[in-house]
Amino acid sequence: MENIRRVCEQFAFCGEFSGAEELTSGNINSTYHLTYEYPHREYILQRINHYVFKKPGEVMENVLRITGHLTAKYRAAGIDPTWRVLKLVPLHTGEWMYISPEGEYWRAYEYISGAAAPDRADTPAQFREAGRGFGVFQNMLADFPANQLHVTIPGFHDTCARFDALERAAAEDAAGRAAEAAPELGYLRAHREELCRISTLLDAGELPLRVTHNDTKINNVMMDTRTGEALCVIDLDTVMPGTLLWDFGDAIRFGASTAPEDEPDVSKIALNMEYFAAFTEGFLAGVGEHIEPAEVELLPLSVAVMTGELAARFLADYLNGDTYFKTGYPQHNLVRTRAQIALLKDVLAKRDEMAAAVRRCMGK
Ligand code: GN1
Ligand code: MG
Repeated sequence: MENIRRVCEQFAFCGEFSGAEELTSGNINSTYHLTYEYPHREYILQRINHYVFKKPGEVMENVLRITGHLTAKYRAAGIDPTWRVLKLVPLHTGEWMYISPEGEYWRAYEYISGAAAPDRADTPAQFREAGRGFGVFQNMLADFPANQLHVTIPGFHDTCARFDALERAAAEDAAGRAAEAAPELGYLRAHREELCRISTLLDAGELPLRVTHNDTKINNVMMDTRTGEALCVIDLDTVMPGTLLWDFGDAIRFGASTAPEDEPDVSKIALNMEYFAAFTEGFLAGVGEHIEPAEVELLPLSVAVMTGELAARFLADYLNGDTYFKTGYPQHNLVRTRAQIALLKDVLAKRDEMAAAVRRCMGK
């Protein structure tokens, strides 16, 4: 905590430091909720994981560009951007990121009060609203030139590259875990080709390149605690050029699963079709006219792609000895892999049902 206090002194916060509480839902960065008094203020302080984000300065440039664009668009539409767009807090020097003597990278945001980012949707209606929030985010960035953004993690959702990395991890077997994970590895290998389809189409220029969020778990959208409205999309570190299918597929993967992404009892894991339909309806309403037929067609496949890709990422990390994702116990990444594979099986079985639900939403 002493360290946190010293870091806080660098930022132009209002009032007196009163406390810091670590928020543990993220798998990558370290996040603290800060409270200040006289006057009462709340902030979010984050240490950027620079093993994952090799160039934190470029992450910050992206965040500034995206938040600047969104703020300007809300203002132009006559809507107050407060609480709708993340707002960075500068250092006393006017810069946006503090590099500590230990080489840690820190940044801070104003806390969005009166809102919460749920870990799961309690009702289909709440998930529909989250979908609308992510759809609006897409919509508002549709005129942002994607090539102006830094690629903060190269090949982040390049599914083929993720499968190649998994093969390297299996061949190297750095942690001596490959034999134990042979069934999971075999299953993923058997589905490689169909899971790579979206990446291949994007590379071939057959899908529009857009600005995408790339990490659309429901806990990355802040929802008004009083009205339930999706206010603000957070966690902009992976905003990069990509396909809207990644945002759609990842949101369903996480939010329409009947169990958490690290559920050890795989019999509890399935795709909830009511949630799927609700999110799809909200997302399509939020995106509006920007979506193209080729994208609509691939919405069901995108759920399988994002689920299988994350299974491959969790498994590669398990084989590498847990160097990337934060883990709570030694088998955590294997449990996550198994959970994603269980979900993938159900998603593949429900492809026709998903396609029918998409058609119904498009007809509305
Ligand atoms: C990571 O940090 P967090 O929890 O928002 C990961 C995502 C994964 C997710 C799985 C930069 O996101 O890609 O889908 O864990 N982010 C990064 O929970 O790798
Ligand atoms: Mg994240």
